[in-house]
Amino acid sequence: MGAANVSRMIEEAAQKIERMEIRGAARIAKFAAETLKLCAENVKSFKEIKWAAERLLKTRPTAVSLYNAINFVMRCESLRSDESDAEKLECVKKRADEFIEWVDTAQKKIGEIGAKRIKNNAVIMTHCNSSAAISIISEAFRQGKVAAVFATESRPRFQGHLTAKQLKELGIDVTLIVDSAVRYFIEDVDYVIVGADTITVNGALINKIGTSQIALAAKEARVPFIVAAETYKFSPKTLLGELVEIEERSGEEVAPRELLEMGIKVRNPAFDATPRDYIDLIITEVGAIPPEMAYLIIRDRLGYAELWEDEIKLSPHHFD
Ligand code: RI2
Repeated sequence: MGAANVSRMIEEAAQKIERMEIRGAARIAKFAAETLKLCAENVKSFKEIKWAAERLLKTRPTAVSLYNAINFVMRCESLRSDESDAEKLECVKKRADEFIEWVDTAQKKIGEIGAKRIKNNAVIMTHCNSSAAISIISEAFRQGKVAAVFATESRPRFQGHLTAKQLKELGIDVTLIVDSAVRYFIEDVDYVIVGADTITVNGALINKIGTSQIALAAKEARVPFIVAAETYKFSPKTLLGELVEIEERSGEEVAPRELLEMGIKVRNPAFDATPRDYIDLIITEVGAIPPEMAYLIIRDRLGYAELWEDEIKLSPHHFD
């Protein structure tokens, strides 16, 4: 691949994430690692990988999985600054493979751990389209424990349709509901299981818009609210004091042109924050933990305590 083709490939990859052709916190992270690997296979200078990392980081701001994937893959340079470009590129390829392996194995483990928490004949509600949440539901179903699932449609992008299809294809009894029907059905539900885009150092969950309303309804009805999250969804940036940026998408996603042309304002945040008090359990690949343990996951799994300086060097501010 020539230099022009590499830069076109990176730009196309970035736009796929921006247009949400590639979406879901885990898939975005894996795709970024795959893109950096492909880039490393086709360039001679490490500078070009940095450019690719910068571009990918700018695509979607909320899911920290993207940031963690890029930091994980790019950490080679800061560890050994005396390395040659060829050595660094080799390291990028190796670390990209390691990250991809992390993604692939974590979801299976989350399914195994999470399914143990599900009792027989369970009715589960889920929101949006989370591969980690579906891993738990499908494993619990495989073990004969799932009676039915309510899937919210998840406006404005209707990712709930994907969830409903995926569950139906597995043979699960699935009912699609509008987002505003959550409280109407919550009394019929034994567990809410959702995914995560980011988990902050204080245990709050950032996930698809509407998640926090479901958590409120679940708390009121005393329905356990379970989060499925790989450890790369925990945010080291929040340990450094940063707030999570909530992506706000175009009004065209939610309102017809006629209303927009009348000058009606539209707000379209893609995510919201659920405080830790509403979360019963977070199922990670290293165990089922209370949200209060988020700090330990960041410190022990993401290794940022030891790599503090490298983390700062490789932060998005450095790229800017
Ligand atoms: P997995 C999605 O975001 C949803 O908010 C979902 O809950 C979360 O990512 C996690 O998905 P979007 O990319 O990583 O659809 O569990 O905006 O697949």
